[in-house]
Amino acid sequence: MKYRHLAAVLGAACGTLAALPALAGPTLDAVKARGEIVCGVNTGVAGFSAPDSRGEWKGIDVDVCRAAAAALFGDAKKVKYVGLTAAQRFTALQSGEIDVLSRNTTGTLSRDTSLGLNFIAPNFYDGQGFIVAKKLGVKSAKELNGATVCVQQGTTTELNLADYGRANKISFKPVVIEKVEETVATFFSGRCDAFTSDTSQLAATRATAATNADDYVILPEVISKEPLGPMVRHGDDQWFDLVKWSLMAMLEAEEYGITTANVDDMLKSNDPNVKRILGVTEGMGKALGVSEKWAYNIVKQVGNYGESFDRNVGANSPLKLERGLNALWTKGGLMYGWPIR
Ligand SMILES: N[C@@H](CCC(=O)N[C@@H](CS)C(=O)NCC(=O)O)C(=O)O
Repeated sequence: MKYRHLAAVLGAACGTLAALPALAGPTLDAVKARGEIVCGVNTGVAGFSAPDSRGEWKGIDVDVCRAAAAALFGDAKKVKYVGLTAAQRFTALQSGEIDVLSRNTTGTLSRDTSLGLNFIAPNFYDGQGFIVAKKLGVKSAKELNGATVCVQQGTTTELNLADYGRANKISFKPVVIEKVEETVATFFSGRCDAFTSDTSQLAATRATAATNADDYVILPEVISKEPLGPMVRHGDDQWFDLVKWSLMAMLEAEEYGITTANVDDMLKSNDPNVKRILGVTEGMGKALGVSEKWAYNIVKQVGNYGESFDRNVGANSPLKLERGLNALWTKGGLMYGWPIR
């Protein structure tokens, strides 16, 4: 009965290198011939992917595609972005409409197998949470029995909500919506008592869509693991490698202290790792089938992982998310670049 009140008071707005040269694969060839990458992104979650006031796509997911373009073409701008809803995204990748999906997508067993897709590596570790209006006085997700909960269609979010309810004997009334704008508007209009999503997206929604961010609170429970990252099609290994190692280069650059500002000075470094990453010692570019300057171009044009994080979702962004799980492994987080050697 508490929730009749809740609905009423909810306010507005949600060692050795093999000598073999890299072989071309179907997507890598097609992308090279086209001269740009077609990158499937979220239609608009601030910090992850959203067009800015000049129509330029910005975000940590956008940077994955920019990095791949910098590696392949020496130009991070050679990307065409296609905004996709959660429900559209996998078909767009399966059908070949896009080359890579970089859209706050959780890697799960079924997506990585029966959908015919390959999850590359996480570029953001997340977990699902709930947001409610502060004036409801709700302090925990456990108090949401009987609550209406806005949730996006075709997401892990929908499944986790059902699992969490069943495991904790909480009966939620899900309000399932396809488009993010509608989901957010429905929540802020007061039709849902709570909105559930990946916590980072709740933070983005609160920072950018709420009339007054302080009127909303993200509850403490994190009910799932959401390793978010890019995906490509099965059977497309060379393309998979390019996107994967572009992301690894951003992580390795952070670990070795290579930034957009110092990358030119770093060309003179004596550290063998830095020399290999930046192509001063040759071989890595050849193995990937791109220029030896591939990682130099990524860092110069996109930045290292930490720079991308800070600019898009961290300290230098409206979201101000902590690094948390997304700190480097050397700083207590899970981000662990593989060796470039
Ligand atoms: N990480 C989850 C959820 C991803 C997701 O789509 N979340 C919604 C909730 S805000 C979203 O981003 N919607 C934006 C849209 O559909 O444009 C998944 O891969 O299923």
